[in-house]
Amino acid sequence: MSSSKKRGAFIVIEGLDRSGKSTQAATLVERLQAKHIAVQLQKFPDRTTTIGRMIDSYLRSESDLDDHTIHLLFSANRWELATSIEETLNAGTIILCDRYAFSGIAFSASKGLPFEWCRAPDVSLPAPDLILFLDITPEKAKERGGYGEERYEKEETQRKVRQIFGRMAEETAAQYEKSNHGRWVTIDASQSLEAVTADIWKVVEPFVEGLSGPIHRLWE
Ligand code: FDM
Ligand code: MG
Repeated sequence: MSSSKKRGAFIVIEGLDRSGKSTQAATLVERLQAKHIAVQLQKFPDRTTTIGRMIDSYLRSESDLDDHTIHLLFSANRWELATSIEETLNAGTIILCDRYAFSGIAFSASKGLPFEWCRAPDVSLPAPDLILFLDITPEKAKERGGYGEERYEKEETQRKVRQIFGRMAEETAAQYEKSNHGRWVTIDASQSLEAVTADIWKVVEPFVEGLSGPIHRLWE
């Protein structure tokens, strides 16, 4: 292996429920694979781990947990996969992540937990190189066949969550100005599927060749 070998880009997709994240993530993975570009899809919460199963049970309202406790479990679910994410990136594989720490803050802060308290446990996680925020109003999202049965899948919650995402968009943009890494791009997710796919590709394309710099740490 030559020392100039590039690492994979860490790309996160965020957005409200029904914004099209999972569909767009799957489409992007297919497109990259068709070009023989190594990519791995990671979903948070990862419901397959022991912690993930606790989260799953909470989301399906089969168990109740204090707001702080569930927040820390979501964060722990990211930390338990952090090393493997870094190894994958360093091996030259792109990681496409369906939700990450930004969802963590948005959903917990929407319940009234302090923003900074919510952010703290995720500080120092592997930082995404690119965040794609699929923006849609809760009204539009609801038109897409309605929300499901899980906790948080309610219009009022989604409205609060979107406000907090808006705050993070501004803060992340300001940070990007200073540090030149961790770019946040807001995509209009109310467009047609094809238009959203095209917008995403325009932003992602420069990242597919890989990156030479180190993996950054979130909010450091
Ligand atoms: N969610 C997701 C959180 O509350 N905190 C987090 O850290 C993460 C990653 O879990 F309502 C919420 C967001 C959503 C729910 O996510 C399950 P999916 O993407 O709908 O499975
Ligand atoms: Mg959901």
